[in-house]
Amino acid sequence: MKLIVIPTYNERRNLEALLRLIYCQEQDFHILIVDDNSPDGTGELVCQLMRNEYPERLFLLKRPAKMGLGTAYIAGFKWALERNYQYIFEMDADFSHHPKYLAQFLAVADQYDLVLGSRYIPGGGVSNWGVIRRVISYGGSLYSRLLLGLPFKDLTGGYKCFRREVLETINLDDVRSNGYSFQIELTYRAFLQSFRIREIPILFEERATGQSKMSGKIFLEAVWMVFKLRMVKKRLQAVKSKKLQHIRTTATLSD
Ligand SMILES: Nc1nc2c(ncn2[C@@H]2O[C@H](COP(=O)(O)OP(=O)(O)O)[C@@H](O)[C@H]2O)c(=O)[nH]1
Ligand SMILES: [Mg+2]
Repeated sequence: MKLIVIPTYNERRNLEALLRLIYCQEQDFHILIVDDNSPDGTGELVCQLMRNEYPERLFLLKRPAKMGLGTAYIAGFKWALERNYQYIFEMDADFSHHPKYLAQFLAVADQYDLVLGSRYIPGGGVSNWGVIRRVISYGGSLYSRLLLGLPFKDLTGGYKCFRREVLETINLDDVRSNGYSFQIELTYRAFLQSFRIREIPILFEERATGQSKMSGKIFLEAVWMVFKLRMVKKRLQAVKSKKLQHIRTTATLSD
């Protein structure tokens, strides 16, 4: 089973068309919307669609107020892990992540544990972004790549497909980032656990309607968090070896 987690804040004008496009893909997807009580009534729209059109395929996790992208995804991932989903996707609600790429994610998902939609490898790109956004996004990936020693070109993107084992292994309660560094942190944690990670090219298109929630605060959080992740690398690796040790001990005991 495949689940797409979509965090939303004021996405009423984008969401319905996006859902229709996902549901007309060849593969069968379930969708979980994590809505932070959007004032524009995104949550009410989802309830309506669940009732009238997509029962059993569309789900809603309601949170009381805007609490950030990272915690929205963590809540969505926990919801997914309580159920039987094998592949868990991240996707934005604003059409920047086009559903036409879902099939391409799945085409490699059986050989990799984490597939990243990448704007910065051949075949990928960004359209309709001003110079400042481009510099922030590309610079953010470069900064993280160099500081954390990650061999991937796009670390800030949020179009991803996780195999459930990755999310089961990462300690979700230990994830500290909430804004864009959330994407970097998750990939970094998966990398430190030696999961197989692959980038596939996507064309990222700027949202047609609604507003970006990107802010200076989120940008600074990312700069600081990457630095902090670099500092705690040894601790994160120690968590890994402890986990492996535990797995080995349990295996030996049950032999
Ligand atoms: N639930 C929830 N969703 C959020 C929050 N902030 C952003 N989002 C959603 O996360 C996705 C990406 O945000 P967006 O503002 O488009 O970021 P950008 O594409 O980098 O400008 C969109 O679907 C937003 O509606 C938040 O605090 N809570
Ligand atoms: Mg966006």
